[in-house]
Amino acid sequence: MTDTVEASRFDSAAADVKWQARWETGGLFRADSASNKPKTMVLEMFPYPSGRIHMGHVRNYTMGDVLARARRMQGHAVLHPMGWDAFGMPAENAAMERGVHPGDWTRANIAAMRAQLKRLGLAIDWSRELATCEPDYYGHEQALFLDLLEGGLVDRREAYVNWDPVDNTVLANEQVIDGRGWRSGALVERRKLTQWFFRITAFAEELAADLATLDQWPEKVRLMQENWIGKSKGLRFRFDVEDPGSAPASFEVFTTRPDTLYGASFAAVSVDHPLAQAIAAAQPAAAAFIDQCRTTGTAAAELETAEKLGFDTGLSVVHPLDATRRLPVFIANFVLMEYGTGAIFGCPAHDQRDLDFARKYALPVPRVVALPGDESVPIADEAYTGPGKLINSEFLNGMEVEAAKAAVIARAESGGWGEGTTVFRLRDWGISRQRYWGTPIPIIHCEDCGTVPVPKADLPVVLPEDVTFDRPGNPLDRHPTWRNVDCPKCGKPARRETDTLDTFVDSSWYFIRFASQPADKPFDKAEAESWLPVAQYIGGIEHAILHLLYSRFFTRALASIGKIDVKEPFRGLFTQGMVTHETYKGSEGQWLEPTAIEKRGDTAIEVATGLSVEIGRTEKMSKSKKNVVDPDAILDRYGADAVRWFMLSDSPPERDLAWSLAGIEGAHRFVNRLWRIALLARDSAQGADESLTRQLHKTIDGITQDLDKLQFNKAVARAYELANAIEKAAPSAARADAAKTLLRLVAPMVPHIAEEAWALLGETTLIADAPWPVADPALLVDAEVTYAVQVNGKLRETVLLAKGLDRAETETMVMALPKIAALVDGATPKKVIVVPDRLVNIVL
Ligand code: ANZ
Ligand code: ZN
Repeated sequence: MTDTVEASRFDSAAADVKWQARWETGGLFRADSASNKPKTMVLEMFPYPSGRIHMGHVRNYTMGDVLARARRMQGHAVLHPMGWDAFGMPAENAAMERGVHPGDWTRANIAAMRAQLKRLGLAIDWSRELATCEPDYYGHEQALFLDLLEGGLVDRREAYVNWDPVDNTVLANEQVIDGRGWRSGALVERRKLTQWFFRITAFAEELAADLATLDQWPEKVRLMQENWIGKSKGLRFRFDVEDPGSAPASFEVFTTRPDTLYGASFAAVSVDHPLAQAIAAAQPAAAAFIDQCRTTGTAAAELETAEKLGFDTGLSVVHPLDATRRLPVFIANFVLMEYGTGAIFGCPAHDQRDLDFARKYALPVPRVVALPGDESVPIADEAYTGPGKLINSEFLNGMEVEAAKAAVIARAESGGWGEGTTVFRLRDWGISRQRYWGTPIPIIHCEDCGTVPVPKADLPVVLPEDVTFDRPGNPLDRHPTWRNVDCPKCGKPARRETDTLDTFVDSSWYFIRFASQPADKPFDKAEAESWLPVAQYIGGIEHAILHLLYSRFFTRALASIGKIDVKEPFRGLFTQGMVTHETYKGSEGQWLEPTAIEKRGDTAIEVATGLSVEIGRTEKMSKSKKNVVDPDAILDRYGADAVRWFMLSDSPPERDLAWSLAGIEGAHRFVNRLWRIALLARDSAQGADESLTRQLHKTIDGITQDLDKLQFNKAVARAYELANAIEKAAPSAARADAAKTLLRLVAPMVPHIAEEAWALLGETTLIADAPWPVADPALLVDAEVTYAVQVNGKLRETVLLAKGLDRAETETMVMALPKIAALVDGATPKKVIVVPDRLVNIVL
């Protein structure tokens, strides 16, 4: 027996190719929409076709794959698809830099990355593969745009936008990070443009409230979304302007702190506010101030930290609670036109921005909220935003903050100068992009008819292929013919919309198209509903706000117009950690690739020069730091199973995983060890091994639960333990069974070796089709339990006894214990209390 075992080795290169072909020809992973098994859709965020697969992808797709394969074995019909988020700027940049057409660049990248992914042996239904840059995808997106337009969920209006001067396009608020474009990193400017919008704000309330139903989402993602939507309650009220002249006679402000109204020391409006415009028309200094503000960043986050600047308009407003008081009116750079009413009252004592502003312009800082004892403590550099009682506030004095808020709102409502309201931070989603490589917005502009939807029969509106990238700007604008089209309504010459859709629209419904992809419409309602919501969605935390919020909105918007009966698209969400690697610096401070160095214990040298290398921090793999490990090279060397196993084994999946040579080699060794263990299943020895059988069933139970919770590293640890036990056990039928069952348990994680060994053991069907092992509950409970033995209520001894003994047996065993026998000393106990499986108390 042993000679065969030692002689055969697992050849991963051959096995990977062989089994991948077998799964494909068998159509194993085709998702059957007609199946009446329970349906499970497992989805990983689809990749952008940048050119190469990186280790982050490998980790992400391996996790989803394990779940998809396990669910299949557990008797589910599984949909595990793959596609390409294929529109976007990098393709246009490649076109500008290298003269290659965005379509050619993208499709070549897709081909390369598909081949790389296939090497991992993923259980994917490739028949449903889609790329968002193809008309058979984006044409359906255009149809959905028209549906939403008809449903009143699309608007076209002039708006201030975030303009990225490098990418030459508009960005949504979500795409501006610390005042810079999320992709280009350029400082964003403000511009006023006519734009298309999705009315995401119509769902603000629901999108916030239903976060509570997403109990299989990470808490932190729900919190990020909640903050982004930013629901706040407050008071909207009117300020009357004294002697307004040509300026408006009144304006409204919004506050979340109506309680602090007696602490107001100024009012301020946004540079875009009508009052600011009126003042600017009369005062050149105001106009100059406004221009100056426009050239600095616009993003809220930036204004938060930027210096607070104001222009004193010379006007004043009447205090609504005290007609004898006046407040000066400023135009201020930190007041946003898009939030609330675009105007505020400033209460420097209790708001940091207002305090910074007040110090700069020497305005009073009256305190109106204090904790006991602090009433006369002046405000220094820090505004007080905590709880307390109202002071210096007339009828509010002595009230707590919340009570005072309610009292001011009531006073405003009864006086007719204001009312309590709710506002959201969330803005409508601007979806127009002045770019070529995106979904054309299916609209025609006619001089007579205005904006006319392209008739559905004329979809898709296909991007022209012959475009030039020699100049900045949108190539669709300068295309000689594409724009020219007859108006579908009146037949007169008209022009196509040349803006394309934000690529985040493409990723807002791809999961629906995966679930159902008829040729003649975006999806079939019943079929899509049979797979959705996605049971488990897996991807990076960087999409916590943008993509996930847009997808939630889009699904809900479709639901609201009766297209689909699903509101929340992702039932389970998992955000995986990054793959990291040590960084290396050569003698001249240049970054070195891992393959360029050789480690010697804790130090390292550069192979080419022999010079010593500085080992730097372990960081996310990135091209700029050269700490990247190429999946192809690793696959060549170790095979798919070793890579998959390593990706799952070293860290909890939500944490970062540090790539190391030792790690991948350890995984490789385990794969080979598994091969030898699997061969033990051919052992013909008879007999039982109760302890091994018990461990096997505990492992089945444990791994089943670990996979349910995506705790892959725990599943791996259990597999190791069982492998150890099998190797230690003597030959028996139980050992053979444990070895063979272990194969099924690890098959989702290391599918190639599992198939190879399964076949070698004489199985004629695929292990991928084998049923998932089921633990025998009787074998999960421990056979023995620990009893506490008391004499007169005092703990004297503990003892391990068989579970489920009857009272008499238990009593006999306990009385026979030497320590207890000595204490009882031949006396007849008054009473013996037995609590089965737990305790015996002997009363003397
Ligand atoms: C007076 C006040 C006193 C305020 C105080 C705060 C503290 P959140 O909670 O984020 O919704 N605000 C209102 N509209 C604004 C705008 N367009 N641009 C900039 N700031 C604006 O913030 C609401 C608070 O932000 C409002 O409450 C207002 O300042 C300011 F002790 O009003 B508060
Ligand atoms: Zn017309």
